[in-house]
Amino acid sequence: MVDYSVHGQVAVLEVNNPPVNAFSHNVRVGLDRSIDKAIKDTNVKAIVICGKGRTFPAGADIREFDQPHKEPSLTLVFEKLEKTTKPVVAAIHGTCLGGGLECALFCHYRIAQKTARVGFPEVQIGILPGAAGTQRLPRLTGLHVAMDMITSGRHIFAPEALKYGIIDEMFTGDVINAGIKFAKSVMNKPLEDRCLMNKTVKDADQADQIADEFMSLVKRKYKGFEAPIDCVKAVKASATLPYREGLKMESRLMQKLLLSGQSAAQRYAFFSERAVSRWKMPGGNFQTAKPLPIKSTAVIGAGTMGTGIAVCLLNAGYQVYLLEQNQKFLENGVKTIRGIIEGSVRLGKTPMAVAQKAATLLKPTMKYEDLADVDLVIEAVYENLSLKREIFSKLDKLCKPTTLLCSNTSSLDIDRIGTATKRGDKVAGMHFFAPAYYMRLLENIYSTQTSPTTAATIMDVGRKIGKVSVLVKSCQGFLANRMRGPFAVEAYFLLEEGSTPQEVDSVMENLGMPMGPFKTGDLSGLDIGYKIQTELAKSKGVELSVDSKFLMGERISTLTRTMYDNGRLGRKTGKGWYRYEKPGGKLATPDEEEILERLMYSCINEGFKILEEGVAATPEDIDISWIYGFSWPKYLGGPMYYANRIGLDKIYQRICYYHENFPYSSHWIPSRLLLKLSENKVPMSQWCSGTDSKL
Ligand code: 3H9
Repeated sequence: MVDYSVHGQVAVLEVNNPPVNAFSHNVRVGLDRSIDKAIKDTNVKAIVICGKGRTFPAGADIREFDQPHKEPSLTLVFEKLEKTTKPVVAAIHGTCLGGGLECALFCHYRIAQKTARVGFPEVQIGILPGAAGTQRLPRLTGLHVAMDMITSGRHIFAPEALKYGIIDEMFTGDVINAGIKFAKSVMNKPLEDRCLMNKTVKDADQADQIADEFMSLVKRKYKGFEAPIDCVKAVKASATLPYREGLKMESRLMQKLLLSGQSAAQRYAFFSERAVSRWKMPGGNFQTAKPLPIKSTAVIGAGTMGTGIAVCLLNAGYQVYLLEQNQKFLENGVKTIRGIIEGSVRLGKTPMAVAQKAATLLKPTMKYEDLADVDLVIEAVYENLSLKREIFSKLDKLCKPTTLLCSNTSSLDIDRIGTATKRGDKVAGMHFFAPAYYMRLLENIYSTQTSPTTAATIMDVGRKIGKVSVLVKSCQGFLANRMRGPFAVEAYFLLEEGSTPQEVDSVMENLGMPMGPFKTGDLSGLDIGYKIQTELAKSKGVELSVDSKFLMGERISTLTRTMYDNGRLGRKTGKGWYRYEKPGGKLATPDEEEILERLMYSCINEGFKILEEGVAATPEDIDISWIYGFSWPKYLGGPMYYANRIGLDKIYQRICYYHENFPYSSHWIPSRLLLKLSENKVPMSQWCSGTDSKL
C-alpha cells in the first residue's frame, strides 16, 4: 500500500492504492509504518511523499465513511510528518485532493507537476476537510482564498496554486526524480518556519467580514446544503481560535456532517454518477462494446436545442456542420452559438484558445449533401414523428454507411425513427436537456435495433463533451420525461382542484428542488407539454378539443390547452403560470403533504415501472437522471434514494390510496416491482431491472 525506497539520503514513500491512491485504512497503516522507518533510519536525511501511477492521493477513501472508524486516523499519521526533524516534501502529480492535500499541508514543502490539480472537494460529498485542512489552508493562503476553495470544492491547477503559495515550486518530468532533487536542496535548512501549525492567518483581522460575506454567498448559491455553512464556520475558526482549538471545532462539525442524511445522500450520488457509466443493454455492455472514432459531426436544426448541442460538440473539439433550411435561421443559429461561447469566455469558463478553435470547427450549411462524410449526425428539429422520419430517410440515403444517426427527441419512439432507415443498428437517441450547453445530463436511448457499438460510441461522445450519460431503452418519454410525466400531470390536477401554482411550487422548493414545476414550466415553455399531448393523441387517432378531460380513458388536464390557446407560454411570451389568474374553485386546498405525495409518489411509482421494464437498468440511472436532468438536490440523493429513505411500505400504501381516489390516472396503478420489493424488504442495492430481478 506504500512502497518504501531509499535513494542516497532520501527516503521515498510512494502511496500505491489504485485507481486514485485513496487513504484507505491499509494505506494509513502503511504510511504510518513507512514514516516511522524513515525517521528511525539514520542514513535518511529527507523524506519525499508521492503517489504511484496516475496521481497523488485523491483523498480519504469515501467508501470507508459508512464503516466504523479504524485507527490510525489521518491526522494522527500526518502529525508525525510535521514533527520530524527531517524535511518532508510532497511531490504532487495528477489530482491532490481532500485528505491528499491535507497530507501535503503537513509536509514542510510542496512541489507539483505543471498539470497537477489541488483542491478540497469534500463539500461536494456533504462534509468538510476534516484532517486539519480547514485550519491549515488559511494559514498558507489567507482566509479569502481558503474560504473560496473549501466552500466551492473547486480544483485549481498548479500555476494558480503557486500564486497562492499552496505549492513552493512547479516541475516537469518524473515525479520521484523531481522530489529527490528538491529534497536534496532543502536538506539542511531549518524547519521551524515551514510548520503551518506555527503560523497565523494573515487576514485574521478581517475574519468577521470575510466569514459574513461567504456565509451569505453560500446560503444563496447552495441553498439547502448544510456542508458549505459548516465549512465557513470551520475556516473562520482558523483565524479566531488557537490551532488546537480550531482543530476541535473542525472535528465537531465534521462528525455532525458525517452523521447527517445529506452527506450520505451526496456520497450515494458520487458513486451513482460513476456507476451509470458501467452501462449494459441486450447483447453488450461497457466492457464488451468498443466505441467508434468520431471526428466530424452534424447538427440538424439551429433552434434552442440544436445550437446548444453544437456548442457542446465544438467545445470538445469536434467539427460541426450546422444545417438549417433557410439563410435567416442559419445566421441566427450561428449568432446564438457565438454568443454562448463568447459569454462563457467572459465568465472564464471556456479558455480563449478553445473558443478560437471552436470558431474554425463550425461549418454552417443549408445543403444535406455536406453531411455525406460526417461520423455522427444529431437531429434537433421539433417533435414531429413524420418530419423526423423524413429527415432520417434522407440522411440514410446520402450519408456514408458508417455514419451514426441520432435524434434529440425527448419522447418519440426511436424504433419508429430507425425504421425510416436501412441502418437501424446505427440509429439511437441522444436526448439533451435545455440549455444543452449547461445541463449535465445526456440521456442516450437504444431501440430494439441499436447495436452495442452504437451505444458505446454515443456514451463515449457524452463523456468527451463533459456530460453525465445514462443509457436507457426506448419507450414513450424514455426515463427522465416519462418519470417526470406524472409529476407534471399531478401538479396540473392539483390546480384544477383548488391549489395555486405558488403553493405547489413552494412545497417542492421547500423539499430542496431549485424550482417548482410551474416555474420550471414557465422556463422551458408551456407549448412543449401541449405539443406532446397533441402528438400523443394524434398517434392514437384522437382529435382533442378544448374541453377534453380524457384521452383513451385516461384523465388529462384541460389547463395544458387553455394556457396554449391564451398564448401563455411561459417566460418567452412574458406570461405563463405566474401571471395566470388563480383558479377560484370551491374545492378545499390540498394540504402540503398531499402536494408532496402526489407529485413525488406518482413519479416514484413510474420509476419502479421504468425499472421493472428494464428501461433503466438500475435505480442509480434514474437518480442520476434527476440530479443532472432536473436539478434534483444531491443532498436528497434522487427520487429512488428518497423512496428508500421514506420506506417502500409507506410509499406503496399511499400509491394504492391515490389509485383508489384517481382511477382515471394510470400512473397511480401500483408498480408490481414496488410491491414485490416492499413485501420482500429488498435492500436498494438489489433493486434492478425486471430481467435481472433476484426476486
Ligand atoms: C476526504 O479526503 C476527507 C478528509 O478531508 C478528511 C478525512 C478525515 N474514495 O472519478 P473516477 C473511485 S474525502 C474512494 O471515475 P477520474 C471512483 O469511485 C475525499 N473511491 O476517475 C471510481 O471507482 P469505480 C476527498 C474513490 O479519473 C474510481 O475511483 N476527495 C475516491 O474521472 C475512479 O474514479 C474527493 O472527493 C475516493 N476518494 O477522476 C475526490 N475517488 O471505477 C473524489 C475516486 O469503481 N474523486 N474513487 O467507479 C474525484 O473527484 C475523482 O475520482 C478524481 C479522478 C478527480 C480523483
